[in-house]
Amino acid sequence: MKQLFTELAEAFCLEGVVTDYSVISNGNINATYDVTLTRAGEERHFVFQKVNIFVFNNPTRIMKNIDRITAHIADKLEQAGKSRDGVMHFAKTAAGKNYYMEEQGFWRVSEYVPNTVTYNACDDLEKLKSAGRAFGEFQTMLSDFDASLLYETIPNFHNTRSRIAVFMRHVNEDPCGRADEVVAEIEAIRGFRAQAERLNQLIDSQELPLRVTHNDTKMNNVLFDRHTGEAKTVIDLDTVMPGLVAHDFGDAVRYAANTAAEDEPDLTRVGLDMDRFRAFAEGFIPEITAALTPLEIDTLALGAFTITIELAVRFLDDYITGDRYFKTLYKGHNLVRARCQLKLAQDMYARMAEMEAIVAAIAGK
Ligand code: GN1
Ligand code: MG
Repeated sequence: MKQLFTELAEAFCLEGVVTDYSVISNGNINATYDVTLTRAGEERHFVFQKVNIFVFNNPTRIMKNIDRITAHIADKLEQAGKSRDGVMHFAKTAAGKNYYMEEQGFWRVSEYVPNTVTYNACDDLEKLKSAGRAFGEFQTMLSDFDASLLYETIPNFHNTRSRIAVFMRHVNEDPCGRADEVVAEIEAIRGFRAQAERLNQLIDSQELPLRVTHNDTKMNNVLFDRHTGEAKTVIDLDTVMPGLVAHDFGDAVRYAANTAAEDEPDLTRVGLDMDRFRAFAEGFIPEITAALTPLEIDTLALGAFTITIELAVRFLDDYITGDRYFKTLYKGHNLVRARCQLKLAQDMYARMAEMEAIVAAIAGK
């Protein structure tokens, strides 16, 4: 590995020698490393990432998107007199590209934002609120970004209806002979199908607008300042594309307001934590509420339920098609994830009115 990192450091014109590296295990798709370069006794950290080209089959397009998005946000931060640590900064090769291809894959390198930490699970309500503000602010900064400049990196990424249709097709094809094991889960998804496709209908009827959204708003995609505890930088820009604000709000809630981890096998521990929900909403909603239509606000809670069903479908789809998309740590991992998401979605569905009331109160309605 060290030899490869040295080759990459040279390619990205980084000064110093590679002296250390470790794996950053956050993330279910790409392979990520914290690489230390030392020059004249001084250490600097960089994030080296190998992009998963099974998932992102046109990675140069992603890097073009990222170039444009980060430049736009950097301008906004500068105008507001804020630190450039608020946006990711990618290294460039001698040829001026923000990626490098070698035999083993497609690589990119970003500067490690100093003095930051990430959280997978977090019950600190102030931090959740701060994460909400960060994703809300991210949304606001991209509100005047021209969506036609962006490639759609993964078509139909949050198209729940198409996700379910693809899943049902795979159930019928049953390529790995696993469908019989998951009859109960398939039935549960079928039962929720109409509600889960409600946002699709509102897009089709143009009642909900598409905006430029992040689309992967997991808590661990926020860097927190180690000293102040405030959210500082939103990372993982691979899926920034046109989408619904309800998906960004919903995915954050799905992950951060679960009483357990995304892959908790003990379903009695899985459910919606309303205090965490409220904390995230209190950060997110005031940042963006002025720009949203009343229906967008009304559908934020539905977004949480929808995206949770969608993830159940995606995990189960990956399980029955042979675990090729998400990284798995053990056999059946995707099935465990799917069951966990289904349990959470059931809880969200039962408590939708409660979520909606909290959202309405925060939005001042
Ligand atoms: C993937 O790799 P990571 O953790 O950023 C996935 C998300 C899922 C998430 C579930 C491109 O994100 O959509 O919500 O796993 N990213 C992609 O943990 O599919
Ligand atoms: Mg991601």
